[in-house]
Amino acid sequence: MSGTVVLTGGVGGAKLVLGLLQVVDPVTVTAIVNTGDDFRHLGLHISPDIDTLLYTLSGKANTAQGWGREDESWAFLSALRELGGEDWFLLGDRDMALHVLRTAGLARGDTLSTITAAVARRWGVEAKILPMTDDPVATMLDSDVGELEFQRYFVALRCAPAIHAIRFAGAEQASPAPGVVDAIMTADIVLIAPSNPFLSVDPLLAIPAIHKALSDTLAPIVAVSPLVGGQAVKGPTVKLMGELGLPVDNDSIARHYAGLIDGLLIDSGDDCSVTDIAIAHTPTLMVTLEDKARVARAALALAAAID
Ligand code: FO1
Repeated sequence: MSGTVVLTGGVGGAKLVLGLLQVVDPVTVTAIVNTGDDFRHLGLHISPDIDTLLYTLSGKANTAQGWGREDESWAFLSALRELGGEDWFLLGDRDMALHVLRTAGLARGDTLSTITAAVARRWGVEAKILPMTDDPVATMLDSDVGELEFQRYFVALRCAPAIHAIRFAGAEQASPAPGVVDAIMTADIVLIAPSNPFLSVDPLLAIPAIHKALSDTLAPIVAVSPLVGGQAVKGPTVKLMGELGLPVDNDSIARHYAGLIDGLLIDSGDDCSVTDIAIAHTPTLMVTLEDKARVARAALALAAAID
């Protein structure tokens, strides 16, 4: 197998993958997706970043909201509220079908990989969507209000607590999901999506066999910076970098991926003074489909120039 591999979290990464599908043959694309955000809620197994990839690539995503499905209804949630159930994590009626199907599959002994592949096939997604692992990995945040699970921090507390440290419980023992190492080792190009490096990409890098494959592969590795005009498009990247004592600039992003990446694609208005990797510029804000295709093309061109 050869093709393009993308290491990705949720919304920002899904945009890059969607752009990639406009410029290369979709069957040659493999998205390896963060599962550190996964958790059990109301007895259901939720895989937020896998959900975002599935919805985005099948044309079902609620792009305004940034997560969940378009044309959603909320009868389940309002009935749950009436009963005094936990309503801090919003589960739409249509979205619920995916969580119920996944939870039932896991209970039968299926894996997250096979369940994800079956849904992707059903929805006509030609790119491969691979969870980083079928084993449990949980992103845990050491904060000024104590240790927090990712979704408590992100959704319930709206990223308000200050973060001192991040760990990925279970990552050391986790095996990559089937196909992950092979995809990286046989790839022509590996891209790191403009997802949060600390929360969404680091969980993948914390799995030793994934880290080793990225170190061993002959494919050029290019990251797309999550900073646009020195700011993050969405989410807690800038706040988190400040709390971790890092300057909010592309030098910090390049240093974070030091030893792993060969190139960094940054926004046209930004700069990067790290000299031991290749740097290219393009407007990296991805609003329209054409924006997404442009960023994908620029990342592929940078990788091709390195090769
Ligand atoms: N994000 C929110 O900000 N609020 C929610 O209530 C919420 C519910 C939700 C349900 C299913 C799902 O797949 C994702 C959901 N997300 C929600 C998104 C998710 O918490 C994060 O965006 C990701 O974990 C970060 O990539």
